[in-house]
Amino acid sequence: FISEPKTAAIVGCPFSGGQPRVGVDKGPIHLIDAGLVNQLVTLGWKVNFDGHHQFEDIKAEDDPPIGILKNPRLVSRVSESVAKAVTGHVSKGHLPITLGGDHSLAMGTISGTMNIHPNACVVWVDAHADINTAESTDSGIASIKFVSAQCFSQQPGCTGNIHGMPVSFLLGIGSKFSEYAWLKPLLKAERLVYIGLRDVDAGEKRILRENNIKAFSMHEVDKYGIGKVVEMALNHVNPNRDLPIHLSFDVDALDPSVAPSTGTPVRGGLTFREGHYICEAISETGLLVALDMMEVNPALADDASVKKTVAVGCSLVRSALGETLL
Ligand code: 6HN
Ligand code: MN
Ligand code: MN
Ligand code: MN
Repeated sequence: FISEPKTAAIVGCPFSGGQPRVGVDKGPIHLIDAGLVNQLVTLGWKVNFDGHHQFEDIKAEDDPPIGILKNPRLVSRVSESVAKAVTGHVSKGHLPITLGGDHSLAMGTISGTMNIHPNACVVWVDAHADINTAESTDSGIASIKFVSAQCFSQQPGCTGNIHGMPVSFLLGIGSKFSEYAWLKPLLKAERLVYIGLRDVDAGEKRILRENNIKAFSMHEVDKYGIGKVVEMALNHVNPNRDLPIHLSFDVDALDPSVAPSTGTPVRGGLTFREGHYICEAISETGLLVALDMMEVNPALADDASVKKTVAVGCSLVRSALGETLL
């Protein structure tokens, strides 16, 4: 699906409107400053990067919540413009690498991929399922005391932060909002698989069950090992290994000891090698058509932690683009 000479297009997205913590908008700047472009050139890619994606700004006072959704218009318009950029790159046979920024951007990136490859499958690597709806959000808050006994996150239940919701928008489940009319439900539940989950809200667990969505949590990673998990995940979404793959990687899938600088860290995550193995195995399929590297927040934690998180973000991208150990 990628034309020769193989070309990557970096879509740097300094955007934080899908969540409340400042700093995640600086993620792409740090990843680029760490030398990502040259690292990919060294791997044999032609790399297009002509500055970070520019967004229109919508002032907070012009963007009051809609129901529980926070910054709903801003998130919608930014994702829509990212979708256009990604569609443009994919249509030329280039591999878009979207650097977040928060994970609400995946509404844009995955729509952008699926506009060109409607049969693409999505591998979503994350501590979280990011599949809340306006409804599950309410139930999450109503059952906060019940949930908090099992939930490791600082904020049990969904919060209306849209980075916890992009997957439900892509699937077309939950209430519809006219502000998101551009977002067509192109993704089918059977073309989606998760790896790394360990902080899934009660309402999200119900959505995963009701829609028969395949998910490999950290429990399955422990039980089967990462090699088997990736094989089973691909067997589910891509049984004949002939469909394009969109890999959406939230850096918080990694254990906080490996990737500390992120907004919603959850203990018990993927090791450094498990994270890289996923990227290497997907690269080996030759089917990768789009990649997201999300939720690097250089404003969180000390300098050494920031360096470590940015470095691991770059090395995951390199692995997904074909860097091998030998
Ligand atoms: N992420 N489930 C929580 C929520 O607010 O809905 C956390 C979401 C985290 C989102 O890490 O991309
Ligand atoms: Mn996450
Ligand atoms: Mn949670
Ligand atoms: Mn996420």
